[in-house]
Amino acid sequence: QWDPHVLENRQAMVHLFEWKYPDVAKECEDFLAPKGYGGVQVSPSSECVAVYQGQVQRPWWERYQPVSYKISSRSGDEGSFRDMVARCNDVGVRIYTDVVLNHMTGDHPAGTPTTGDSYFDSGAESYPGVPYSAFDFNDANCHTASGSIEDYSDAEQVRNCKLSGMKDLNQGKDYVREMIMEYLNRLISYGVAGFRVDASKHMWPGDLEAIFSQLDDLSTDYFPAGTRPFVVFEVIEGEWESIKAIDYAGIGRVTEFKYGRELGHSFRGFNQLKWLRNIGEDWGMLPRHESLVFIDNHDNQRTESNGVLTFRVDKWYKMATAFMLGFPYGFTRVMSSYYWDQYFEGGRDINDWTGPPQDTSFDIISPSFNPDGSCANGWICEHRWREIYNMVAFRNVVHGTDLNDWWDNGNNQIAFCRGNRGFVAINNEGADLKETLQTCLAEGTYCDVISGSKTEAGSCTGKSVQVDSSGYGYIEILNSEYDGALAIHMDSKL
Ligand code: AAO
Repeated sequence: QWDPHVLENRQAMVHLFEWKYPDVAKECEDFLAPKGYGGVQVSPSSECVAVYQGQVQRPWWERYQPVSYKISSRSGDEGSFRDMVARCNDVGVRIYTDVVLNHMTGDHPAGTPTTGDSYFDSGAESYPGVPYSAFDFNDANCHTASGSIEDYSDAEQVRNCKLSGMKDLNQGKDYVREMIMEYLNRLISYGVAGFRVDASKHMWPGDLEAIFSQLDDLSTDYFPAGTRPFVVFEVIEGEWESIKAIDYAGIGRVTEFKYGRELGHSFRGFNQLKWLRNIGEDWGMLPRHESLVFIDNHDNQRTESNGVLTFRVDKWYKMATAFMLGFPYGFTRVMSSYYWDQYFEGGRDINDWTGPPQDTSFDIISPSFNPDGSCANGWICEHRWREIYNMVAFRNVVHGTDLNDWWDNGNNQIAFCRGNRGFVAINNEGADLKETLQTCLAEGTYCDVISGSKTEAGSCTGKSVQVDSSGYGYIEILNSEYDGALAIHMDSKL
C-alpha cells in the first residue's frame, strides 16, 4: 500500500487538478508517457453538490462534498473515467483517484442541485444515492457544542466531529465500511492504481486500516496478481496537535506537508540552502518510503501563498522543484494548476474559491497548448514547464542512487550528485555561481536540462557543461539568469 506501482523508469506523479477525464487521457498519451511521468492524481470523481452561492458559482471545492459514490462530476462520467484509466494504463501511466470518505455534504437548502441525478437532504442526513441515512453519521459521538471540530488538539473531536460543518460519516460502522469498500473496489475494478484519501486525519486509523486492508487487489488487466492498491493519506500534521502523520504510515503513504513548507521557507531566504543537505528524516519528517512530497498542493497554494512556493513565484518554484526532483526523499508529486485572480481582503484571498476555466454553462474548458507545449486559456500546467518535466526525467535516470558529493558555499549555493548518474546545482544567492565542481559523471559534454533540452539530433538548446576525466566540470549560474538551477545526467550527454 506504499508502492505507487509506477513503471521502474517513471518516478513522479502529477496532480492534474480539476482536469476533465478525456483531457487527462489525452495528456497521458501525448505528454505524460513520453516525458516519463509515472501517474496522475485526479480530482474527486464522486457525484457532489453543485454550488451556486451568490458570488461563489461552482467553486473547485464543491467536489469535496459528495452526495453519492456514483462517478459523476464536472470532470466526467463513469464511461469517461473508465476510458481514461484504460488509456493511461495502456501507455504505462497510473491513475490515483482522490476519494472523499470522511464526510458527505455541508448544510444546503432543499433542492440544491448535484452533479448527477441523486437527490439529498442534508438536514435529515439522507443521501439515497449511496444510500446513507442519519444512523450512519457520527453525531452521537461528537461532544462539542457546535457539532463541529472546535479544538484541533483534541483527537477525539478531530475525528468524530464535523470538518467545516460537513456531515461526518462513522467509519466504525460495518455498513459504512461496506459502502466505502464497494466504491473503492469499483474504482479498482476499472484499473486505478490507488487513492489519495482526503481528510484522513479526521478518520480513525483503525477504521481506515479495516477498510484498506480488506480491499480487492488491483486489476489483473494491468497489474500482477496480488498487487495491493497504493494509498496516500492526507494528514496535515499540526505542530500543537496530538494527531501525528506517522500514526497513518503503518497503512500507507502519508502526505509530508513539512517538506514543501521547509523548501518554501528556505528559497524565500529564511533558511540557508546549505542546510537542505539532510532534509527529510533528520528534520523530523516521515521515513522516505512512507512519504509523499510536493512543493504546494491545491489547498496551500491558496491559503499559504506567502509560505509555500507556487507558480506565481516561478523562478523560486522551479528551483525548489528541481531540488525536490533531484533529491532522494519521498515519492514526488508535481502540482498542475489553473490561474485565478487573487483579491486580498483582510489578508485573505477572497477569490480562492474560483473554479477551473469554464464556459457560460459552467462546463470546464479543456486546456489548449502553445507552440512551445505550454498551456494557454487559463491553465498553468506547471508539469509542462521544461525545467520541471526535464527534472522528472532526471529523477527517473538517477532512481536507485543515493546522494553524494554535496557541495555548498556556506550559504545559498549548493550542488550534489546522485551516484555517478546525475548532478544538480542551485544558486539562490544574490551573486553568481562560478565554480569548478565534482559532477560525478563520466568525461564528456552534457546538456543542462534546466536552461534547455537535448534534441533528438543530439545537440543542446541550453547551456552545456564540459566534464573532465576526473569528473570535474565548470559550473556557472549567473544571478541574472532566467533560471537559478542547472542539472546534467547520464542521458543528457551529448
Ligand atoms: C466549504 C466552505 C466552508 C463550508 C463547507 C461546508 O469553504 O466554509 O463550511 O464547504 O459547506 C475543501 C475546501 C473547504 C470546503 C470543502 C468542502 O478547502 O473550504 O469547505 O472543500 O467543499 C484541514 C483538514 C484537511 C483539509 C483542509 C482544507 O485537516 O483534511 O482542512 N484538506 C482536504 C482537502 C480540501 C477539502 C477537504 C479536505 C474537505 O484537501 O480541499 O476542503 O473535504 C491546520 C490543521 C489542518 C487543517 C488546516 C486548514 O493546519 O492542522 O488539519 O486542514 O489547518 O484548516 C500550519 C500548521 C497546521 C495548519 C496549517 C494551515 O503549518 O502547522 O496545523 O498551517 O494551513
